[in-house]
Amino acid sequence: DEEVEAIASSLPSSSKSHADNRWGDTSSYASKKKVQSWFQLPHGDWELVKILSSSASESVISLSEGKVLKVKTDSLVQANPEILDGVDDLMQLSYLNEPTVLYNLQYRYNQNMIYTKAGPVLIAINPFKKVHLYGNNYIEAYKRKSIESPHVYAITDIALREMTRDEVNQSIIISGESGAGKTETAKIAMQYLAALGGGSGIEYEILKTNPILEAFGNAKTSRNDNSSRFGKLIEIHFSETGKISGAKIQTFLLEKSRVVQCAEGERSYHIFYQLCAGAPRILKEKLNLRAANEYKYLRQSSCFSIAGVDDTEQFRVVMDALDIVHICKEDQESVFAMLAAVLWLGNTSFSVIDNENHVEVVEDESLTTVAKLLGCSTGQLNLALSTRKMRVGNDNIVQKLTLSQATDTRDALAKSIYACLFDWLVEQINKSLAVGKRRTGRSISILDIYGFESFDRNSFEQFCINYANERLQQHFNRHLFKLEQEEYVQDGIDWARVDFEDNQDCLNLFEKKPLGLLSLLDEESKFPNATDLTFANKLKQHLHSNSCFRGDRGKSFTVNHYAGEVTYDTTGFLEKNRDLMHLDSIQLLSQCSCPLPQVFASNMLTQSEKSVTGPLFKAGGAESQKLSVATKFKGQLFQLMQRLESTTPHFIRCIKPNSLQSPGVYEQGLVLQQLRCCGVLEVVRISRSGFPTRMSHQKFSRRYGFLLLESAASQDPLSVSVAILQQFNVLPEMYQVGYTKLFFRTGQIGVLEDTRNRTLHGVLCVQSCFRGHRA
Ligand code: AOV
Ligand code: MG
Repeated sequence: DEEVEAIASSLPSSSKSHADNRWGDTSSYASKKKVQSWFQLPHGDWELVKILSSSASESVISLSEGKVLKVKTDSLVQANPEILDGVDDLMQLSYLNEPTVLYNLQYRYNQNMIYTKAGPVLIAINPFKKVHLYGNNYIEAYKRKSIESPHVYAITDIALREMTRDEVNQSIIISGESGAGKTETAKIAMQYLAALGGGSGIEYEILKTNPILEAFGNAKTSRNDNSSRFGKLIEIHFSETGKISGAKIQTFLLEKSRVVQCAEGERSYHIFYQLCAGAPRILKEKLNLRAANEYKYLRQSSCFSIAGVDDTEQFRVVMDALDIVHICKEDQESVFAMLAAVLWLGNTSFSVIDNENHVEVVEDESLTTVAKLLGCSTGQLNLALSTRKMRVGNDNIVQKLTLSQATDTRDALAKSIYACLFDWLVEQINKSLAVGKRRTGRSISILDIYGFESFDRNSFEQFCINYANERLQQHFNRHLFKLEQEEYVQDGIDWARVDFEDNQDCLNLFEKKPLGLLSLLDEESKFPNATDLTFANKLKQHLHSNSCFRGDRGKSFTVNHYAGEVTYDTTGFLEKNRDLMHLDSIQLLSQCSCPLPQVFASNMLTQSEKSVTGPLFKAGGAESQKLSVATKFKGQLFQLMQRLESTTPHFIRCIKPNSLQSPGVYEQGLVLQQLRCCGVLEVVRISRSGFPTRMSHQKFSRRYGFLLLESAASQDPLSVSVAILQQFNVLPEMYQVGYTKLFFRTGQIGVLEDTRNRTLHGVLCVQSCFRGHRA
């Protein structure tokens, strides 16, 4: 009876050697006679095959189309019995190996079961279509626990319960490649929290921040039609009664280069197209708005629309949302004026006025419109875009800019206005969602950052995005592998280590001082004469021996990330890292009569003044100094990690089943690569062979001691604990006694907890009956 045999062998197998196959349990395979098995076809996919005969070295198999092959026996990988097809949790698989996991996920995916547990981690495979798993009925069912299948709702429910039970802040950390479904997953989690913690109305405001932030911070890329170009942590606060009391949003490094340039087939931020398409007539006239294809910034990628998306309709959604988060009509209009100013700024052009390539701004509709929208004169704007004030000795002189300097100045102004606008919006939203004085400090944070990216050409933005993902992966590893295993070792538990892919080396490559990517970038950014080429050469000179680094020809270098190799082109790295705004531009904004430019100018100045640590960069006029982008980002990420460390984490791994953004297509190779790089199988292996439930001797004896038939009042906690375990016949392989704690396998504590509840309930019943009787 082979099925029985297979299930019996599903007991923990942590001590087996996996030397030959990273995840496979192929040892002593040939000795067992099995009917079905996995065989890898030449193009890489795995197929379930029948074994017709088998010896230690060779087996004869038949493929699905009836073809019979003779293959090496050790090239076959064990398949699970059919009754295990599509299990909820990969922990339940008898044989844990790449093909069985791939098959199990695919089996579920084909039936629209996009969620699967991998031990403590929730795996979510992007369906790329509407699946009927959400809404009030489902929320209600998960709340009542009448559905048990894995779901974002279920993991969010656990976070809520643990927040209340343990009085510890929680975090839901969502990761995965670009387009894998993180942002959608974050919204689904928020939906559940809003439903369970709603009541005050603020939950509705919180949900409405999503369309706003997506309009201003998401764009179509070649990987994802709605790609987040910023990182986001939303902290949702709860009152003592479990109701949402407010929220706070923190954003990370918006990709601002997209405002002035984007690749063929991609788009700039959604809001630009929405505004051009959806602005009411009066607003259009006021802002002198044109169609999107009349703006140079939007025209360069020759992509204006997204299949299935109606920008006009989306604009209405955003306007409604702005109302709901209490951004007044006047402010809304200022926001739209800034967007129009950015677009018209892109249309301004320069004419060369001498043979040294010096320029002045062409006095056309673009210039007058920008001046009007910002609230300055065309003369002021012209000067700010085409000249630079300098101090030479004691004299102030005015220097004319060349064509390329003027273009850079213009683009820098456009980018800054947009980035400041984004920050300002987040600030306004935070004011509206602010947790009053009665904050309890209990919160659930949801983290949704931009996913790992690897394009044909990767620049500074991908460098930062992938660095952030590297940090996040470290957090994942720390919690699921390092801390877990360290705890066993510390408490003297008999334990077979599970190896995992540590990404510490890659993080070191980024962060080491003084010879890491970030330090070297900052150092080179400080040299006035440095170029992207000298930067690339510097990296090659200092990092060539690092195993995660490879110097390439010319200006490129390659980093071996946890999620794969990425080749970066250093073009623009130094400029983007310095991110300087000319003082002339800041001054221009501060002199504008419109309110927002003034706010932006003062924010830019305080930002420059505030930066006292880290490498400082001088602006052209030598007065404004600020932190480099990379250093600031690194600081933000450190802070983020510290904040997350003080919470109980819940991990969701989003998986992209195909690169076409199409429903129903499951590319094994692509899925496998994602499962590999985040160590899903290692997580399952640890959880399965580990002891996930743990309790100190004291707590255990206090909690269950009263269930003992023989009084144990005078005994120490350890002896009481052991007595309880014996009385309840807990099998020796199901627990371990550590120096300070007891460790249990999954589900073991449940039996004790049930008995405890029943007993307590019985006692309470008896007591109240007794009291009732006496009264
Ligand atoms: P991402 O956040 O992980 O990418 P998204 O959450 O934007 O990815 O998902 C990409 C697209 O996949 C969405 O626009 C939906 O069309 C679809 N999708 C994802 N999850 C679901 C779901 N549960 N149900 C239906 N469709 C879904 V990036 O932000 O690029 O890293 O930077
Ligand atoms: Mg996203």
